[in-house]
Amino acid sequence: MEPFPDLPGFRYWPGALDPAAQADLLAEVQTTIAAAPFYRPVTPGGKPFSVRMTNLGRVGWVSDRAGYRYQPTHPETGAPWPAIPARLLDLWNTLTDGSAPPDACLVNLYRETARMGLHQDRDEADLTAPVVSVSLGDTALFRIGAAEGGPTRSIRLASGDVCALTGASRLARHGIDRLLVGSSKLLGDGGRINLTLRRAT
Ligand code: MD6
Ligand code: FE
Repeated sequence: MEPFPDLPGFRYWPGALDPAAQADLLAEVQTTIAAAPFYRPVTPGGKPFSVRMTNLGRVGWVSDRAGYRYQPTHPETGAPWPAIPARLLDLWNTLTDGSAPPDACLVNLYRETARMGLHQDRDEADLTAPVVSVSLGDTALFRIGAAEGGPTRSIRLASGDVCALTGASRLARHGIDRLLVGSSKLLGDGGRINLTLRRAT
């Protein structure tokens, strides 16, 4: 569904994954990223992110002193990123009506005080392909506003919620203000994992 008339193309499916599907997805992601450990990137200005990151797929999104880009290998291990699990490709197919498959999945890990500043996803080659986001663990306060600027609104992304930036909202500005710490028991150590599926190349 498109909850906000002023953000056409922002799609939101609360509870898209039931608790069993959340647990299965989390277990598969945790197994898969054992070969691609979370690391803490820095901004091009050299400031560490509060979010830890890793990737799945043919390419992964990275940030360092050289800038933002997609690259085929983990910046610390040098190994190719693990493949995107089939259940995530299936979810993409279902929700995007068969849009060309994603080749990148950014995995963000938030512990208590982590946040993500307002940004646009614009490092992808085709800025008409959707970005699909899956939330697991603690609820996050997600902020979103139009690409052109103006007011923003806050919505709660809970475990199992899926949202997507498509069409006129593909370049919407968005970020994570904070977590509602302790709102989910899905991650044993607490916190939140967000998976964003993109068509990067
Ligand atoms: C997050 N999400 O939920 C950060 N990007 O942790 C994003 O940056 C995002 O939710 C593109 C599309 C949907 C998103
Ligand atoms: Fe984003």
